[in-house]
Amino acid sequence: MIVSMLDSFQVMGVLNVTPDSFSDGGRYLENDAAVRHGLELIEEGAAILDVGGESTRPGAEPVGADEERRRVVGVIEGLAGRGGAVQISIDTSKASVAAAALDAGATLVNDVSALRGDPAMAELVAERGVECCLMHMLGEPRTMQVDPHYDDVVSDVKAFLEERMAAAIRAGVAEDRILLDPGIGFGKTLEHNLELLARLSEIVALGRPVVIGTSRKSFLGRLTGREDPGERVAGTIATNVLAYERGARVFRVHDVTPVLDALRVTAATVSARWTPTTTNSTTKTPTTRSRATGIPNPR
Ligand code: HH2
Repeated sequence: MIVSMLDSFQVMGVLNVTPDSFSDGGRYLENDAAVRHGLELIEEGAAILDVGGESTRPGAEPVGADEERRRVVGVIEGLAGRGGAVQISIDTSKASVAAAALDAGATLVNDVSALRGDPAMAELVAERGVECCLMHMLGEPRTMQVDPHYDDVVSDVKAFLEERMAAAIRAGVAEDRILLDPGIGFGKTLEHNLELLARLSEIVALGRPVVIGTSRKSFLGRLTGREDPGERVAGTIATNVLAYERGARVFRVHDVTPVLDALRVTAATVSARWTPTTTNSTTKTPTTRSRATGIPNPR
């Protein structure tokens, strides 16, 4: 379910059923291993699981629809209904893969092509009445990191997302089913990624929940000197905290526990309000404060 626009947020756990994803490729190719990892991510607190059967890392080779479908359907079937309120998202640009994933229990289509990759995708999302995430990408994964150029990266990405949202609505997708994502690392230099994060509130101003995906990405490695993607958790946390503060509300990450902790603290600080995460009979109900003034509200 789409998050409210105020101070709540959702962590989307990444579950790549691929041999070649940049940070977890090959680890969850077996159905059982993928389902086990999905259940771990739910246990850690992921509200959404983003299941993908094709890597979109720079230079990645495309995968055929049959193979992509084969990778994801069994995993989604294995997870659907086992995680309580958890929502399953299918990370694909192919309508036939999305359709099979929705049949298996997914309710969100995360399309990194923003409904441009397959002419049947918009109609599918509209017909099924499911949510969709429209992401910005310049070019396509095989070549997108070859010298990307923008007039002004934030204005260009914002105009693109506005246009794709209008196209989705024209195709029959309800506006309140749409999430937007600036596509960190998709046809962007290090400077482009930083500019998008710094001015994220301009994308948030489009009025739909913004998804942010910085998790373990190479620009964090360039900033910190960490070549192993698994060592980029601190950079991932820093960028997600900053993105929350600028208005993003869905955080797509591999490392659910540390990011969730960081965002809980950030959300409590930004709203000057705190809700206990575990019930404790000695815990007093916290005083709520006005968001604008920080002054305690009357009970
Ligand atoms: N990033 C990746 C894949 N899908 N979807 C959205 N909405 N936003 C993102 O930033 C995003 C995404 C790339 O990360 P990952 O899935 O870890 O790697 P790979 O594409 O190599 O499988």
